[in-house]
Formats: sequence, C-alpha cells, structure tokens
Amino acid sequence: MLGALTEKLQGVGRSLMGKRKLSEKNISDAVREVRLALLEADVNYGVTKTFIKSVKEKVLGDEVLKAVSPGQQFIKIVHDELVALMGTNEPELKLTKKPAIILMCGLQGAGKTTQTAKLGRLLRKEGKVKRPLLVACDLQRPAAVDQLKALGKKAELEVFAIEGEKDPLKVAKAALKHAAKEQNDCLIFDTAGRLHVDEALMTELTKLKKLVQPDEVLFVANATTGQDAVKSAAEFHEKVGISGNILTMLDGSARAGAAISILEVTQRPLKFEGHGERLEDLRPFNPTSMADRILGMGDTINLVRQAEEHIDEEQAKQLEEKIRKATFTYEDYLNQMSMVKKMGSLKNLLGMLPGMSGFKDLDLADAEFAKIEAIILSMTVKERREDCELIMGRRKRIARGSGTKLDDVNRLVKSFKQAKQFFKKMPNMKRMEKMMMGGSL
Ligand SMILES: Nc1nc2c(ncn2[C@@H]2O[C@H](COP(=O)(O)OP(=O)(O)O)[C@@H](O)[C@H]2O)c(=O)[nH]1
Ligand SMILES: [Mg+2]
Repeated sequence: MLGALTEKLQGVGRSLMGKRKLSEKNISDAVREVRLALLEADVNYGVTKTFIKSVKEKVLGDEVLKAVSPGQQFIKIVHDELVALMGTNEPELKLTKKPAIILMCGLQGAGKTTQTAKLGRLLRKEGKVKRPLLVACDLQRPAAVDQLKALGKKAELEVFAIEGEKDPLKVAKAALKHAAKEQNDCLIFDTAGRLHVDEALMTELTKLKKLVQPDEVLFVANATTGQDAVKSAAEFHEKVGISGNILTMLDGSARAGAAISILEVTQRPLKFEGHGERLEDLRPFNPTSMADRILGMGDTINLVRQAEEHIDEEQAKQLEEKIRKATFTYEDYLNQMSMVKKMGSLKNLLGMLPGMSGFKDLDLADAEFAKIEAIILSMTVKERREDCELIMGRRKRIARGSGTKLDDVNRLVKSFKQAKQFFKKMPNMKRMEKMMMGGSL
C-alpha cells in the first residue's frame, strides 16, 4: 500500500465533491494537494512539476467529460497521467540469447536473492524458459549461498554454487560451462550487495556483466527505502548500466514515489513487483494497477488474476449463492478461508481491496482469522453445519479445544449471526455493488 499519497488523493476527490465544473480556481487546492503528495512520496521535483503541468492541461482543456462528477474526473485524469508516466516502457524481459542471461543487482537486503528464485519460478511457470539455473555469485557472506540453495530447493530450481570459492567471476564462468553441458536455457545470477554503493561492488558487477554478457541487468529496489532506493538506482545505472527494475516490499508501507522516480532517473522500465516473501509473490509490473493503488482504488486487476489462479469457480459460485440466501454455515466459512489462504496472506489480499489502504494493522487481520479458524476446527460437524444451537456448554468446550477464550467464541457466534441477518435483509447483491462503487468519490 502506498499510504500517504493514497490518502491525500482521496482527500482531493472529496474536496471537489459538489463542484459542478472544474476551473482554474476550484482545482487549485486539489492541484496543490497532488503536488505536495507527490513530493512527500519521494517523487522528485522535476517529475512532479511536469506531471502537474500535464494534469492541469488535461483538466482545463477540452477533454472535459460531462457525465461524471468533477472529483471523479480529476482523479481519473491524475490516474491516467500516472499510468502514462509509469507505463511508457515495455515490462517484458527481452531474453534473446541461448541460454538467456539475467544479472541481478542491488543493495543488501533489497531482495535480490529472493527475487532470483521467484523470477526463476515465474519464468518457468509462464513457459518462457524450461530449465533455469540460479547462480550463487554473492560470495560476501557464506549464508547467501545457503539462502539461495534453500530457496532453490523450495522452488524446485537448480542452483549452481562452488563450495568455498571466493571469486564470483570464477563461479560465473563455471556456471556458464555447466549450463552448456546440462542444457539450462536460462541463468539468473544472484550477486552481492552492500549497505551503500561502493567502488568494489561496482567493479565486481561491471566485471561480471562483461563476462556473462546478460540480456537483462535487473536492479532490485526496496520500495520502502524511498529516496535511498532512487539514489542507488541512479548510481547502479550510471556505473553498471541496468536494463530494468524490480520493486520489492510493496506489501509493506511502500511509497509510490519510488516507482515513479526510479523510472525517471534510470529511464529503464519497471519490470516486476515483489509483494511478499513467498515464492509466488512476484508479478509483472502493472502501471494501471499501480496507479489504482496510488489512488486507493484497489489492486483489482491483480486480485482477479490471483483469484483465477487459485479459486475453483464452481465452488465460489455456490458460496455466493449461499451468502445471498444467508444459508452459509461455519463449515462454508472454513472452506472459504482455506481458499483465501491459497491466495496468500490476508494482509496482501486486504491491501489490494479498495479503501483498505487506510487499514493500519493488517497483521492483526491474519491473526484474527487464524483464531477464527481454530475455533471452527474445534466444532463438531453438527455444530459447523449449524444443526444444533451453540449453547454455553458447547461454547466452553470449543474455547478450550481451540485454545481461545470464551469471549472469542461468543464474539464469533455473534458476528456470524449478525452477518446472516445482514445478508437476509439485503434484497440483492447488485444494489450493494452500486452502493460500494458509486458512493465513494
Ligand atoms: N515483505 C517482503 N519481503 C521480501 C520481499 N522480497 C524479499 N523479502 C525478504 O526480504 C529479506 C531480504 O531479502 P534477500 O533476498 O535476502 O535480499 P538481498 O540481500 O538483496 O539478497 C528476506 O527476509 C526476504 O524474505 C518482498 O517483496 N516483500
Ligand atoms: Mg542476497
């Protein structure tokens, strides 16, 4: 979630509510808010200025729509400009060599090793490559090699490492040889980072780049470090020369400005976004959904994509039907939870939903759901299907069995009943959708 900027821009939408037309005068506050928000989100001054100028031109120009409210229109223009700003480049990797070669670089803790494994997995999953080889060229710390090996094992990817070797160039050379023999069609080189950009690191990377002649040099940037990430992106690009960027830690309280500014200072595309520690948490960079997130409209596209990957459509339909008729039970709830779990942590999912960016403590949501799950698991089948009343004796037993408090069980039973009441009264879902979609801006 991109916190402050999102909140600011939502405020802007509200401030224009009730205005009939956009004019130089009534947008000046909104424009000022956007400018401040961008600067606060680490977008550099030059980019902000250009951005504001083009937003103003669009707002006051001919492209005024009559059908929507001024607030919606203003946000839409800012949104489209953000998409245009972030989406000018092609996010696809250009892998032309046989084998394809990717060199990862970035500061320590940016997420290089993790994204190396995630990327290998993703490329194979998408059928872009068949036998990727992860190469352990971070020889600064012995643990780095072990970390890559462990990740490789988890992802069922081959890892190339030489025990005890201190020279990354030797490892790289041997890996190329190995790949030729074993017919690996893609090599991803994990490299060492430093706390700050230094000469030794840059020299090492430059030599590695010269040796392996990569198709892609990907700079891995920790989005939560804001202007620091931007600064080091510029330095890596100047000294090593990069072909693209991967923005990581976007599941945290990352600021949007880093994405925009890194793009600006390197003039190289944002290729991927990292959204968590798990191997599945890497996606192609999507400027539209990033703009959606910045504006607090939720990462709907990605949510849909993940849902498609994991949820059995038929099952989902049945559940919807049950919710609509308010006949869903604890058992359904448990099934639903296990589907949601397949999609990743709740924290990630909730962050994608419209309006949830203001939700400060999403870790709590995960913990709360774990508790609810434990409670339902301690119910008998009859209880789960609501074939019997959950009398006090039963509740006490459930609390004991699930290691929770009686209060927790009572709370769940109460909110379950309330939810059912709510859905019973709901005439149809369409109306609810309308309420949720139309009311906000
Ligand atoms: N929350 C979150 N954690 C990540 C992400 N990518 C990597 N990590 C974690 O960040 C830490 C540093 O990552 P690592 O790959 O070791 O960074 P490196 O030093 O650049 O190789 C590890 O604990 C990773 O599990 C991400 O997208 N989101
Ligand atoms: Mg590493």
